Amino acid sequence: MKKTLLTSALSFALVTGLTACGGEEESNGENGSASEGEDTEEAAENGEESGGEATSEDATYTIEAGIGLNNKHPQYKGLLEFKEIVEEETDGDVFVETYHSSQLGDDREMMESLQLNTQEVTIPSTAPIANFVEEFTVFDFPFLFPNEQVADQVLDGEIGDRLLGKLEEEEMVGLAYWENGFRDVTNSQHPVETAEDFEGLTLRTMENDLHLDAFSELGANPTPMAFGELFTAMQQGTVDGQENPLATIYLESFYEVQDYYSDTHHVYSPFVFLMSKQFYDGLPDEYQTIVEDAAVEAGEFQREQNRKANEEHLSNLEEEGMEITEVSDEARAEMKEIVQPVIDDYAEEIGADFVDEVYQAVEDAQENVEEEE
Ligand code: TK8
Repeated sequence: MKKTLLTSALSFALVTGLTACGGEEESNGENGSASEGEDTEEAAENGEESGGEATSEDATYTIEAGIGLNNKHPQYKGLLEFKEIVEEETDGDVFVETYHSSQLGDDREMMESLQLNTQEVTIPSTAPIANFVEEFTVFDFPFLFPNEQVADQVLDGEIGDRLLGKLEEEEMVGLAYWENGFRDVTNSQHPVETAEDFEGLTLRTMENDLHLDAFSELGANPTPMAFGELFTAMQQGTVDGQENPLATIYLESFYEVQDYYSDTHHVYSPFVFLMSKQFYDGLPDEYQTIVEDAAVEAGEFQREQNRKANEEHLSNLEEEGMEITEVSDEARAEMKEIVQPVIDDYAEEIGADFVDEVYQAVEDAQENVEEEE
């Protein structure tokens, strides 16, 4: 909580102070602006706000877009790509203000802001979304997706579309799936090589009952917590560890407070690009198409950025002194067997027939991917 409050206080001071002297480019939170001549995609790749021509004063519509991760993460680079496309395609008539590092709140709070139309865009993981539309739980079933290619096909196919459609009942519009990635475990106590090593570890989990129950089944002590509070909790020893994809572990500097990394790959986490339904419905049809296409195009860019850096993140973690443990397929199979009763319970809860369809879609996608190889 202290880190979040500090971040919010800092960004509030930055926005208030700079806006008072008309620094409109700083009104997007803590974005640096691209150096002269740096093109926008290059700026996006560097996680920097480009020195774009558009300003909120010229725009009819302003999108406040907030995420929990910092501006080094591919999720923020993707958001800058979205900003660039939308402002270009609408000649600045739609302006996008970007905020990172939980400046606008945590995932749940930002989704509630979308429901109230006090914020227009956020891009959370599916796990917290499951608290609004329970069928999204299925994407957090441990070991559901064998690889990114299968995940892309299922998420971008009929099953993914069907779930996005359910968000409208919650006053949100789902425009695209982006990539958080395969989640791995870090902790400060000892290497995690097999299921037994979870015994007694206090692990922060996302605010999602399936994650809580699965890690309890593995013998850990799961603690649900908003992402913005996680670093401080690890720093103070409130939790021994956490689980997130490599990009987050490295780019959020978890190596400063964690000693052991294990590539459990226990869940593939999608992000969902969410927009306030009230705001979306108020856009002219032409602009609705532009934001839809921009979310998909920026998502393809973000997935590619996320994947291409994973090997580098892993070697960086080792260089920063983390002990790297490779988890065997046998150990993963044992973990899956242990949590299977939890998966079965949630399958019943969200609809066994629907879950069967998802597993069938995974199987079909796997065959497609193998044929394409
Ligand atoms: C960032 C979170 C993060 C997620 C988590 O806002 O909470 O651990 O993996 O990416 O959404």
